[in-house]
Amino acid sequence: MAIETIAVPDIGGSEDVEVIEVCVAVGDTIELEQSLVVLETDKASMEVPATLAGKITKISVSEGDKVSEGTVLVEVETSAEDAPAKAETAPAPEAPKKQEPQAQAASPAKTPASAEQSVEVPDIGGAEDVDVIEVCVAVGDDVNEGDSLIVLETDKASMEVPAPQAGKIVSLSVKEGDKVSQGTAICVMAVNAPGADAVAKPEPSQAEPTPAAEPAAQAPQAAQPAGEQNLVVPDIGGAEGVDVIEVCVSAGDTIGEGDSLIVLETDKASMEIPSAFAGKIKSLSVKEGDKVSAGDVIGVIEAEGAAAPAAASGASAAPAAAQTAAASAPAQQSATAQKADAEVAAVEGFGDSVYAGPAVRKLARQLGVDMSKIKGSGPRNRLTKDDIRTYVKTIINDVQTGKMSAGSGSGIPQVPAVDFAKFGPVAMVKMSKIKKITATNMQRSWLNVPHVTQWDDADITELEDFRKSMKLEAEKRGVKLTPVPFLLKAVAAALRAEPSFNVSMHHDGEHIVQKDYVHIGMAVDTPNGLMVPVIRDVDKKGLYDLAEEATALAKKARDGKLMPADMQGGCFTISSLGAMGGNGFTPIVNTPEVAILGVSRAQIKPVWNGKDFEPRNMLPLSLSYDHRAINGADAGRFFTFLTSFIGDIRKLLL
Ligand code: CAO
Repeated sequence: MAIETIAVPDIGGSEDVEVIEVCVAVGDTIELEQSLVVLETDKASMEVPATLAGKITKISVSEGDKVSEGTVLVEVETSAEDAPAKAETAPAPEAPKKQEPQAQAASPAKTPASAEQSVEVPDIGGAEDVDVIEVCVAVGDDVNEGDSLIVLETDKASMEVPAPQAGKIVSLSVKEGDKVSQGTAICVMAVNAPGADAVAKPEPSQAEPTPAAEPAAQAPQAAQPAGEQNLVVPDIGGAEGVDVIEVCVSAGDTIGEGDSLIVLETDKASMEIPSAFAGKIKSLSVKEGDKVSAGDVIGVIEAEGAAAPAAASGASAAPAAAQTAAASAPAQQSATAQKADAEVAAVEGFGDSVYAGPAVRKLARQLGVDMSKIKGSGPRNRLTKDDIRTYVKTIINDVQTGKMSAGSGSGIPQVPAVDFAKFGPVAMVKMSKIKKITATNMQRSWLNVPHVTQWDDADITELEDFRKSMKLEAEKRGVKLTPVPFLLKAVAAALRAEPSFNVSMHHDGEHIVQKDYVHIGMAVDTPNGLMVPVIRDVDKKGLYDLAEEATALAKKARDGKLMPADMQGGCFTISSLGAMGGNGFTPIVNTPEVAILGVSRAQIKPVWNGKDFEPRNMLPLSLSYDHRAINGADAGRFFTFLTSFIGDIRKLLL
């Protein structure tokens, strides 16, 4: 038994690399090469494997910590058999090594002291008009060799252009948002090193950065003739018999240079193999589940024209990264660096919770997506870019259709699905379109609006006496005089008296829209579901007109003949369940209106008149309102006005 530590191995000189995942816990028994932590630089992610087996007794880092080579990660209690394994195995992760100076710098022999050197965009694999998404330096900055000058981004990848040597930035020729191609001037640097031509372009194989993520695009400059070309597995870091976990193209597909052909996966990482040619896939020689090694033919493409013969060229199986590395020293380190730096469209999979690679993680980060919420559709539930896009599209769609509120309501746990048939006979009844819309609207209102509901009874003794006395006359006019037209009139008067109820919240969150019209919606129960036609200018109409219009609109609603315009523009809604019964309910505000009146069944109640209890016809009312727009005091005033208005037939008739 011994306690040993495992530290961060050589990670190519990278410093302060972020720990994005701790894959083990204290007490875990780990095996050799088991992943301990995942580190992520801005260029790549890497797992740090265990260099010895045993039981974790202490974890010295947490997610978010920054580590460098030598930082102790864990303490492990090893058994006698485990201990010797350490020295022999110690597998180093394929870390994103910083490029060795020799791999990037212009030859020092050619640069005179304090000379000015113009730095241009190097070969970026033929890509034109590539977006500058970041300028990492400013005039006057001292930069070291290899420091990033600018970051370029295509739709496939982003790549940093590093300084070919140390010096001071004298002037900058690009800014964020510019589009650049090979040869575009980036800046002028005053370089310190003795040696070479003052304005010499970096030597392609030495000084040029090897822009990440488009390995195929970094091929030698010799143009490739159009015609049939073999698509070949490039150098994949010496790995042999690597699983093909996804074939991204089919015979007959027309693809662009750099499009992914297949995805390979080892137990540590997966990588996309991009095409070095644009053209039409003639045939494919691999399928999911096959095992491939460098040099294996993936398929044949009818190439469109000149293209960089990197990954896909039979004559040049190694990706440009490897080629560039081969041209520089030390070759092995550079190859590793290129591989990681290039993101080689790497799709590393790690951790149990989220299985996705850097490209997918980057997309998720850009879109602010929490990947743990998505189920991957790739092999072994690997998250793909499409999964991220589908997830985002679904959310946008839900927000746009009102199923989910953009500002609130998201994150509410779903009601779990239940198989009701387990408990007894059931039938599936399709919801009508109106029912579905109502459900969405109700949920939207319920989730968005802080509701307050107040109750009161209006004394309608006189109103009912009057209404009954007018019933015959109304019928002669072909009108049914129910309590609803009286309520419409009373609410219209209350909206005029208390304009704070005749508003809507403006969507900018900064304003309230005050309305100078009084259109009132009336909830109608129809066979298809609840509909709310709107009666316009209620404050300007008489009782008979309102009764007539209410009856006509209710009929139109039940006949399914309402037009969208009939249901728009309401300031307030009345929902009357008086004919059905009940003595109170909490109506849901019909947004963007800010208040709704629920009407329940009137009944004779004993009311104290100061001397005696008197039988009065009392109408239970419930007023719900949006507390963002309406204060309780406003609501109190509105409600008092309304009930006294309803109770005073003279006012109603004026
Ligand atoms: N108390 C006692 N009786 C009432 C009453 C009340 N509050 N309201 C109506 N009545 C009586 C009417 O006077 C009528 O009786 P008479 O024929 O003897 O006069 C009877 O009930 C039937 O009225 P009605 O339903 O034909 O007409 P209405 O004007 O009361 O209502 C309408 C019209 C369209 C509002 C109603 O039919 C309706 O669809 N209500 C449903 C509203 C709804 O579903 N809201 C959703 C609630 S959840 O948010």
